[in-house]
Amino acid sequence: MQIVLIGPPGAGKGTQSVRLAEYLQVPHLSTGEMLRDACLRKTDVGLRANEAMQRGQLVPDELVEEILFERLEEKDCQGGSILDGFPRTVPQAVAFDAWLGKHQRPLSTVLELRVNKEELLERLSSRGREDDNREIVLARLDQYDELTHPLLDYYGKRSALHVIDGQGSAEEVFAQICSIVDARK
Ligand code: B4P
Repeated sequence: MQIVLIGPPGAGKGTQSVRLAEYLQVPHLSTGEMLRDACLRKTDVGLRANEAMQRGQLVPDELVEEILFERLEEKDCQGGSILDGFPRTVPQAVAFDAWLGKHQRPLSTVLELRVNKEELLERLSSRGREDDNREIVLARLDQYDELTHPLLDYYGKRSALHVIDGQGSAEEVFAQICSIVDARK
């Protein structure tokens, strides 16, 4: 199954994607992790992505598409994967649709994790990743509202979108996700 998780920073995309990947036995692909790894290894993509990430901004679409599509073509992703943090803009979603069409892979479902802003700020303040300081988190939330939120309309129009209440415990949230995924198997 090809599943996409959308949600603001701190909504639990990473937390839930890991569980879901294990449940469905498919790879978990986090573009955030791939980019952080590229930054650490100082690859060409990492050097170009680093500055945007430090400012809480999205990395240019073509850079993310380059690393993700390359990864999706690997053998272990043939049976599907859980996409955590991609697409994050409408142009990324359009490029992803083209990629799916070209590779004849259907998109199974898109899950939106909804959590209110106070809770997001609280969660991220206690995580302590480099880009989790308050100023950068606020910039990331603005980027979500401006660039990622329009995706909900994009997928909502074709009835691919399911809203998950992300405010309960990780177990409660996962139970909601499983009920949607199981119904589509
Ligand atoms: P990501 O790595 O995707 O970071 P994120 O949005 O903060 O999500 P994350 O998965 O880490 O948080 P989660 O909700 O799981 O992106 C980082 C950066 O990479 C972006 O800012 C951007 O610059 C760049 N990037 C990535 N993808 C891109 C793309 N497609 N295009 C352009 N740029 C891109 O967890 C947060 C915390 O909440 C954790 O501590 C967790 O333990 C806690 N938590 C989770 N669920 C909980 C629950 N139910 N209750 C309580 N706490 C919970």
